[in-house]
Amino acid sequence: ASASHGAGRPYYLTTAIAYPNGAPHIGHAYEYISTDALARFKRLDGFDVRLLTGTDVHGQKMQQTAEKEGIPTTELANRNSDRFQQLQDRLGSSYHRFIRTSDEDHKRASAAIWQRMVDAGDIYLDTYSGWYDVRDEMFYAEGDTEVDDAGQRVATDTRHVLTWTEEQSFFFRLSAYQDKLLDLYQSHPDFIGPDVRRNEVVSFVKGGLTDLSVSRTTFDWGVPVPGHPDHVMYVWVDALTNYLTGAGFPDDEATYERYWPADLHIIGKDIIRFHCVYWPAFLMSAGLPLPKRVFAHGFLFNRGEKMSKSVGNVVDPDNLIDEFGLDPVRYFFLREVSYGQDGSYSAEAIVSRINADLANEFGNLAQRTLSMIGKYFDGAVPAPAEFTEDDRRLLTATDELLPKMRAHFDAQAIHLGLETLWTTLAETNRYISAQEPWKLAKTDLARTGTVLYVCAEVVRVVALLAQPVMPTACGTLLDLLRVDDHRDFAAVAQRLVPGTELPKPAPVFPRYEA
Ligand code: ME8
Repeated sequence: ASASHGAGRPYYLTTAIAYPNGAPHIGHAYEYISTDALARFKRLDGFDVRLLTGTDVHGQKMQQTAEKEGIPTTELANRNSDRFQQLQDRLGSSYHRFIRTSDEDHKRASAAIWQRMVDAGDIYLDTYSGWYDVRDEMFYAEGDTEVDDAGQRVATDTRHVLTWTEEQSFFFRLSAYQDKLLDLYQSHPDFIGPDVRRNEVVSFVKGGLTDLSVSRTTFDWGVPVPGHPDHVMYVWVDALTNYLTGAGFPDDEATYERYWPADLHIIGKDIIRFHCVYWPAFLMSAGLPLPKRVFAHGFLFNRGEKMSKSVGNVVDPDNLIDEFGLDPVRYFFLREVSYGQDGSYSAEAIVSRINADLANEFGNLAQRTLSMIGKYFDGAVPAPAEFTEDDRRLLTATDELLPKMRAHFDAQAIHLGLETLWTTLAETNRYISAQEPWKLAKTDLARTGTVLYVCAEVVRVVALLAQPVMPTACGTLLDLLRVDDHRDFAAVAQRLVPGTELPKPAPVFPRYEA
């Protein structure tokens, strides 16, 4: 095998950790599928990948939901965390750890970062009074709120009803980090992606930062503040720290040295401020290295409408997989939605991608190629004769796929990576229609073999490179091509060996019939 690109270097990426106050929905599934595809890409490209995911069990909302359901908060957290973990497993996620912020090592990590912020002189005791959004676990300045028609105080941006909160609280000196954060965004333009999010963050921070209330005393569901057991940490302090816990902080030095700082935090666009303002400020205060990049994906909408329990359009990811199959669902979301932008889904759109992209463009090409190899060459990879210019153009385009995919995936442009593959598949379908190997077979078997060899090469390379998105289907295609030993991206540079006996082909991407 040729040398691998990553050469075993570490690559640590994370998803957001969800609040387990209800069942997971498509938005969560989307985040897991996309992050897993990024992780698999890096792994196949030779990196030593760690993918962390899990649940964010603390906070006032969790305690309130449990009270409403009349069950202990731990029970709610455990029951729903299990559902999130089961979803990850069903999606085929290649996570190395499913963290729950109730884990003991996480409590130690949270206490350790807190103590470092205390030692830096950034934590002080005061009284908090102001508006709190329990649903988003977020404080609001008076100016960002208004009174709605029903006379309730709501957040101007989200319209969530706010609660007046007045209690003794520890504060984090966020105001001291304004310049340091602006320097960070300037000196590390890749710290936040996509660019539109970066601009939002920069203008938010330029608008001035106030100190942040980072502990609560009116409820006790959280990580206790070291030395002040009457305070629990503000849920976002402990939640963000999960990324450090997953890298062995503070006990496992070898792991920490190897994997921290994280290469990539994948999150949704609603929690950018926490990840791009608070999190780097906490880390700067604690004297710890900052993650290299935070990338925010967009929101998914059902037929363009916000998913909500009251509208009744919340789709259970399990049902989608039951209906369409895992790989097609993974492909659909990653191809249909421009990563970083909002997207919409519907059954019709999924069916159309399955039939047009998977069954026609990819499946037919593979099936035609393999069955003609069966029919005209007894199922053995034909030896190509001399390549024509058309053959060479296609083979060259195929050779260029890996570097192009790398560039797209490194920019988290997953949809563009897939588009690149499908452009080559479309070209190959035009090529096979123009070459007509089924007619050539009657007059020129050598030329038939060359054409089929070129097509099989395209199928092989696309199957290798689409593995991060459709691991199972691509694995089956690679079985059919007898790519047995090395299936990582180093294998792209190898060619099919003429004479290799191929198994009897079976369609890998069936059409969807309702
Ligand atoms: O925010 N489409 O948890 P969460 C796409 N616990 N993504 C969506 C979405 C949608 N419709 N709805 C939610 C939290 N998400 C915190 C995170 S991280 C240290 C703590 C995404 O359960 C959302 O943007 O509300 C977030 O990235 C993830 O799902 C979990 O959301």
